[in-house]
Amino acid sequence: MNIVAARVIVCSPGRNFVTLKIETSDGLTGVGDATLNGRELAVAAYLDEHVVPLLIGRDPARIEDTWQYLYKGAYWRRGPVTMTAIAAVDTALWDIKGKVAGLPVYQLLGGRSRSGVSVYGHANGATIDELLSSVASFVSRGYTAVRVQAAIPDISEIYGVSTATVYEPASAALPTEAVWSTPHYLAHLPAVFERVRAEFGPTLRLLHDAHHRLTPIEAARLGKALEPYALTWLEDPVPAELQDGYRLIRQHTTTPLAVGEVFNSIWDCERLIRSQLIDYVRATVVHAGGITHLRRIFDLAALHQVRTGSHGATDLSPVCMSAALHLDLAIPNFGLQEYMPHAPETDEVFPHGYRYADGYLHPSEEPGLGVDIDEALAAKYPYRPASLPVNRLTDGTLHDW
Ligand code: GCO
Ligand code: MG
Repeated sequence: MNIVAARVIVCSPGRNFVTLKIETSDGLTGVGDATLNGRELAVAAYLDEHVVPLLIGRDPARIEDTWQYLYKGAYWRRGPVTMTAIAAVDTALWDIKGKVAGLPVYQLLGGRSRSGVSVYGHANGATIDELLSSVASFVSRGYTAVRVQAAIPDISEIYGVSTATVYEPASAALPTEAVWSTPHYLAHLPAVFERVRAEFGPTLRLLHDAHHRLTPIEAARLGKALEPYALTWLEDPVPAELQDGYRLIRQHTTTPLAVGEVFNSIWDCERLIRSQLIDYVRATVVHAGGITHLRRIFDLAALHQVRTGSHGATDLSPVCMSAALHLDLAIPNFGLQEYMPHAPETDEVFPHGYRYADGYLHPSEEPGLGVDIDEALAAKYPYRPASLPVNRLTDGTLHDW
């Protein structure tokens, strides 16, 4: 069996997605997500120009060899564009291997380690009362873990707080600009968690995403201030490339730390994991080199008592979510999976078999990943330029978003 075709499909059913579909001489197909939010066309061009020609004629069964060929063969290593492109190929090949075997991919990864994949939802609110009712609505739908993002007085727009039914920060063609103030944020957030904890009791798992905006000492102060509210994790407290920052934060607080949504290889987190500077690694299939490479990261993490908490925002397509769920089900050190439901038009373009029930996602039992792309429908949603926003401090200095 050979690969006879590979198509890169760019579409925008509610938001932009890039998808790779590989076809074999036996008439099987496999899909891989290649979406890199705000930089979609760079990955599409990388695949079209540099990867697809290498795939034609290859044996789709050779997943590891293809991964090594694309990684080592490029000479230039790592980087989000390259690793997202490799991830798309890798994911599509696992999908095909599952279809050949007649098994869901999690069976090829060693089988079930748990009965379902525990997920967290995103609660937010313009006021604390709105936030409390948002948390309550997740609890009423069976969620046992909720990420809490609060509006901050005197900051007009803030990451993670929105009234839209489907959260989408990359909405304008060119980046919008928001204003950020760390002092206002640090002064307000502990009181928010005090209210949430008091209202929902000690066992609801609470999380918070600082979205790379703090310095290590600011993050240490926040972690300490939040200790009474026993967070499951504080996410991305400092910019992800600043690894020594985690050591400093760790010296000051027992609030667990999670990082990794912008990581694209094991080399981004090898030190963080080996030194046990983090508690959860949040890399995911699409941005970290596919199932093959992410499994390697998660196995390293397992050796060091670091659990997983894969990124699962709406800019990762249902193809990535399907792949993530198969891996989540199989690995020994699974922690939590982020879950934000997609827009209805996204779900229609990507028919999938995973389902949510009582706080858990369950992957499809179909052979392969159990997800596809409806290409005719996708063609009705052409690409629209969309960028993520930027942040400036109150004096105009550019800051992490
Ligand atoms: C999260 C993330 C996202 C990112 C988005 C960028 O924890 O879900 O921080 O909301 O901002 O995926 O494309
Ligand atoms: Mg995040």
